[in-house]
Amino acid sequence: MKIKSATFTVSALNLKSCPAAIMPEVAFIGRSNVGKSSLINLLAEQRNLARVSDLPGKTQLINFFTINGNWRLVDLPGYGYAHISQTKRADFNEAVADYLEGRENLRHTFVLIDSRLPPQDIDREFISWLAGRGVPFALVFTKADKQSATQTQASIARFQQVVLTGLHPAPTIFVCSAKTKAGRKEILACIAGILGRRT
Ligand SMILES: Nc1nc2c(ncn2[C@@H]2O[C@H](COP(=O)(O)OP(=O)(O)OP(=O)(O)O)[C@@H](O)[C@H]2O)c(=O)[nH]1
Ligand SMILES: [Mg+2]
Repeated sequence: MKIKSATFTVSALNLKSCPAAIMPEVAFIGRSNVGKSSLINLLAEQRNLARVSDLPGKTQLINFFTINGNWRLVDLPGYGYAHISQTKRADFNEAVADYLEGRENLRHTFVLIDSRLPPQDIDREFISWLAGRGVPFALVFTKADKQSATQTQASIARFQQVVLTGLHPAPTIFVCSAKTKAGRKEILACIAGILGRRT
């Protein structure tokens, strides 16, 4: 899919204040600092569309970016950041839960996982919560440039064993790097398929 335009639309504090559901949306979620905003910039081919930071917890609002005037990338606040208050539903932001459960035009969610880490409890809990609600999602293993391809594959294999066994259907898995641009084409092709657009 060609990205002809990518513009920031609005930030929302909660589901109620999200923009009118007039175009399909694809959302990005994962632990704080995993690389959600970086991946959005990579997909949009813009350096500073979504704000990237070394400090975890940078993205605290639901940020909407309109692509080609007819669909949206949605940057969700990260989970697992100690300064964000815990909710009863899980250790992640309530606005995120509302959005994922209640957004009628949400077509697909990409859950980002740091490819360098062993399976984290918070990722397991989040994925189990998501799967339990029937929200369609794929996994993206981020920061692949920081280690060898063999290490990344080993990390994915461990994640499949520990987190994904028993999940049906098994989610599609992508590997990406905001630095080398690996994974960009594959993720965009997946989005094109979901949106029913030409690649
Ligand atoms: N080397 C490398 N660094 C990355 C990659 N993706 C993100 N980073 C770095 O990781 C840090 C966090 O990236 P962000 O994109 O801000 O992460 P985020 O998930 O949006 O973080 P929050 O908004 O705080 O939840 C930044 O310093 C990025 O430059 C990658 O693929 N490779
Ligand atoms: Mg961010």
